[in-house]
Amino acid sequence: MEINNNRIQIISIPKIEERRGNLSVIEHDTVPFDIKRVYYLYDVPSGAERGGHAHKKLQQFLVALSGSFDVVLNDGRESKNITLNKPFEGLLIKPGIWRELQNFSSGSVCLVVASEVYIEDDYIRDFEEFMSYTTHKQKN
Ligand code: T46
Repeated sequence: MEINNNRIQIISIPKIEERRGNLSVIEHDTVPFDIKRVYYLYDVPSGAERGGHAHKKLQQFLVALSGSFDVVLNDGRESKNITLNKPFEGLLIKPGIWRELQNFSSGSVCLVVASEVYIEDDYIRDFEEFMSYTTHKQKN
């Protein structure tokens, strides 16, 4: 799966550097959607995994605010591993991509900026179901 193929993309977050420290801001034009929800994963125990699903409509932008973690992405054809470890860079994930988050470093924080409110019906949590969903989509 090609990075920057519009379905997954690394996006830089503007950084204001000062001697007092850095400030980064995610605004309406940083991500290609209206921001409807923000949540974050933290206190993730060593060896724990998050994700393990795809979304039908939801777009998300993931940022490692602190520490690092891996995001394993699968578009139904190929998979790709992306390590996030910079608070001034995020990963945009469009719908129809299976994602698994793993290898969280101690104290890491994953910020997620989302295009929709939480809707459980938007999730595909079964990998076989995802494969038939994505195969059907790719044919049509
Ligand atoms: C994703 C990865 C990166 C809510 O009530 N509201 C919410 O906004 C969210 C995100 C979750 N929840 C509830 C639903 C479950 O009972 O919190 C519980 C844990 O959710 P989940 O198992 O989906 O958490 P993760 O970390 O596996 O996945 C989350 C997002 O759900 C998902 O969209 O891409 O973070």
